[in-house]
Amino acid sequence: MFDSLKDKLGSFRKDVEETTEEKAEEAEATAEAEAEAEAKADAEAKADADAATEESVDAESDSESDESASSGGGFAQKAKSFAKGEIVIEEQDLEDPLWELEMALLESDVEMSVAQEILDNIREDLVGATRSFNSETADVVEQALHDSLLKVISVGQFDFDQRIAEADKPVTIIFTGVNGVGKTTTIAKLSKYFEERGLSAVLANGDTYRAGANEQIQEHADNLDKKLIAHEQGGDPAAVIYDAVEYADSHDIDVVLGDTAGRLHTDEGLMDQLEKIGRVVGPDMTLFVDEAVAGQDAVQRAKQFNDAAEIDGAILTKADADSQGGAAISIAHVTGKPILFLGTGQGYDHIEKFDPEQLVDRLLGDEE
Ligand SMILES: Nc1nc2c(ncn2[C@@H]2O[C@H](COP(=O)(O)OP(=O)(O)O)[C@@H](O)[C@H]2O)c(=O)[nH]1
Ligand SMILES: [Mg+2]
Repeated sequence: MFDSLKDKLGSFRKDVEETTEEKAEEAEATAEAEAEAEAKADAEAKADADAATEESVDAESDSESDESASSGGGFAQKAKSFAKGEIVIEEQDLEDPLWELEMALLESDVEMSVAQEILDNIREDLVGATRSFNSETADVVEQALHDSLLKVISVGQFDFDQRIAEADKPVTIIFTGVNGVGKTTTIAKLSKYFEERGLSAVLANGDTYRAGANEQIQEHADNLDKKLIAHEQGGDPAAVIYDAVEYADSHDIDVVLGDTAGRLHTDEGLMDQLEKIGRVVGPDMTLFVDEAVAGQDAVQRAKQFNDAAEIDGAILTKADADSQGGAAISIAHVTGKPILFLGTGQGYDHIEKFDPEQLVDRLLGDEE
């Protein structure tokens, strides 16, 4: 998952490390050269003084003055301050590595404004940061990268489990998104997720548009031993979900998972449908589903869906097949709504609660 992005972030750290390493070496060389020059100056001054005071100088006093110069205070003093010394990371040190990082983020399908924000955060953290000669630059850079990624990724995060636990039952969740991204599969996975947390769920097939939709979701319901509420193809999705809420009410079911047809966000009919579901059912949550592999497209769709019918959060499927990670990094910052789950495969257990800290650790290689 996100392997290519992970590699690229690794190169950035190496770039900055190398740049500051070079700078440290230069500073070291300068310090040494200065110390030497000073020692030499001391020696010469001493030799001059010796020569001045002892007019009748012999070979012995010459060698004496050499000795006193090499062990002299000037050099020792410099060496000491150098050992305690620090170098400061300046904006120009970061210019090349940051440019490379920007390219890497854009190549990984991170949205432009999000990439900018990440760079700004890193610049703010690193410019002026001091690094002692002896410490690892890697720690400073890693921290800056960690913090800047976490900041954009964790926008809007809330505790999903807690919100569901505290909500009046039944809780109704509607899933939106374009066709084929994994809405129906995600609903099936979540019904199992809830069961494992002691919550019962009923499925509602609001996708009355697509032929075969009922059969597909019925198969999941059968596999997972869940009740499905469905109407005939062409029926009113709001009516299906309404029936499911009624069913949940009378059967003491905790969660209603409402599927919808995956038509385009630009489709007025779809937006009318969502608006009607909102009016008739008043869902507790609307979750936008898209596939991580769609990258920037997923980010743009999330934004457009959210603008058209406000979402509470997003679910990114097919993260198992995504090496770029751009959508995972960008969606929350662009929409202001958090990613709540990652789909990580076709099996019912292939769903992970989205954890920004864990994603950052993953990207920075602290975890596989
Ligand atoms: N690899 C992978 N495939 C997934 C994931 N989620 C869904 N799929 C597959 O994506 C395809 C479309 O899923 P479906 O739920 O029918 O999408 P929908 O049209 O949005 O309802 C199916 O073949 C799913 O098995 C996932 O997290 N990883
Ligand atoms: Mg579907």
